[in-house]
Amino acid sequence: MGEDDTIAAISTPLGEGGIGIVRVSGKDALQIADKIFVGSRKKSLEELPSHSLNYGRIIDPDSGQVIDEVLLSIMRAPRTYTREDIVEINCHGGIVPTKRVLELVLEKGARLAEPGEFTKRAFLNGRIDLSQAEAVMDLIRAQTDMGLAVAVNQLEGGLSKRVNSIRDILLEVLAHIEASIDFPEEDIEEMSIEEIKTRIVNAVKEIDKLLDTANTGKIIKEGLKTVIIGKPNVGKSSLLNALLQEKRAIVTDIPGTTRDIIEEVINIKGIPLKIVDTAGIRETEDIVEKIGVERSREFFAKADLVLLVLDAADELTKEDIMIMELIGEKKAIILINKTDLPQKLDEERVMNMVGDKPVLKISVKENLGIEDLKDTIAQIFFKGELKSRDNTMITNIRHRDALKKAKENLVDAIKTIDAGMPLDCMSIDIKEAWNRIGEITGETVKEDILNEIFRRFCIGK
Ligand SMILES: Nc1nc2c(ncn2[C@@H]2O[C@H](COP(=O)(O)OP(=O)(O)OP(=O)(O)O)[C@@H](O)[C@H]2O)c(=O)[nH]1
Ligand SMILES: [Mg+2]
Repeated sequence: MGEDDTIAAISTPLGEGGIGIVRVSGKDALQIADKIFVGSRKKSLEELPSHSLNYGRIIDPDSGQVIDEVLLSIMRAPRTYTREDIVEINCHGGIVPTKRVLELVLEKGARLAEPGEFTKRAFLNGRIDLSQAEAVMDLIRAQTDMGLAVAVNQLEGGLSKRVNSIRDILLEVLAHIEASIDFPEEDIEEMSIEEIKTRIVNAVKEIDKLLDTANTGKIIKEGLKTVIIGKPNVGKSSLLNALLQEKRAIVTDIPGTTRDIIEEVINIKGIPLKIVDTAGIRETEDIVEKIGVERSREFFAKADLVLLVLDAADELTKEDIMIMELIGEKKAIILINKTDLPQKLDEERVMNMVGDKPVLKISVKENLGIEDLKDTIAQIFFKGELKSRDNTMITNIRHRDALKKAKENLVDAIKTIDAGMPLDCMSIDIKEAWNRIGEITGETVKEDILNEIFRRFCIGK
């Protein structure tokens, strides 16, 4: 895998900032840095202590040109992010100085790191397992405090622990089965078939507990796709602005104001909402508006949650009815807006049409009912489960699929037991489940999957 070479990358975002960091990892890190760093103490880097921060300059040894004034940290293996020698050069933040320093480092023998390669090395060198490595990226991309808490838990091994305990159950069962097959004449402490079954059933229960968190986990990580929909002029854009607390979308009293999709992320009670304001749905001959209406329908189709806005000061129109019928089984909250105005809307009829979906009366103008709306969103999605202090959640489709497949194997094994078949018939299934679960922590994962995972990381991480 070429883990022998020394890699380097700019680890801070490209642009102007207080500092920009060039990170170098590998056995030649210090030697390479030594060629371009001139410290105030006249020592070579090799002589400086580990985990020290050193002031000096980066100088191009060929031209003698001073590139930047820097702080350089030395971290010797194994107590480092990658478990290799690491040098981090803190430059003055800016595109040119950091790039020049990186170029010099590459010139002097390092190779440009691939995305996620530092973290990949941390995994390959055994400092963290694969689920922890994946958590690093989740942590960086967390959109809410809750997303952060779940990622930190996973980084600290919360998920690994649960997964490993399931694997331990299976391993013990396997050991007994194999021993009794290989050495039937020896007196191996018997595990009765009932005992074996109980253990497998327990493993399935543990898997189910984890799988139960997958929906919530996905929302926490990816955000809840929410669409604001309704006929023109009911106050959709006003609602978006109220939730964002800024004048993001144009609001006018002309129906058909919003023509393009406006997408924003808002944090509502810890839930990241990927919220979309759409063009009001109606029959129209205007080409631009027509495209807008088409796009509204597309976003509607993909949404996890629909906020349907009605106008309290208007009679129900055929557009309103058509949109209400569109909702069908989707999760939706019906918002009767403009309740500050005299009511013309037939509320009873709305209630009858939408069945058990929540109906809230709001006035965006008077800022009434917005808090209720937030509470309702939180209730619909989390039904209190987020109040639990256990932050171990399945936020990753790869993990979810591995658990599902493992469960199928175990269910097959239980069937085999129930059918009274010999022990060795089910050891294949149990072994397979054990392997599947091992994919989560990377014990049994294939190299192409590894590459696929780390390819999604940012450069320099
Ligand atoms: N009285 C009153 N007026 C409101 C309220 N909410 C929005 N409006 C007004 O209704 C008009 C339309 O608001 P928008 O937010 O642009 O409506 P929209 O649904 O986005 O309209 P389109 O983009 O055309 O589909 C504006 O004049 C708003 O000021 C409310 O709660 N009460
Ligand atoms: Mg609008």
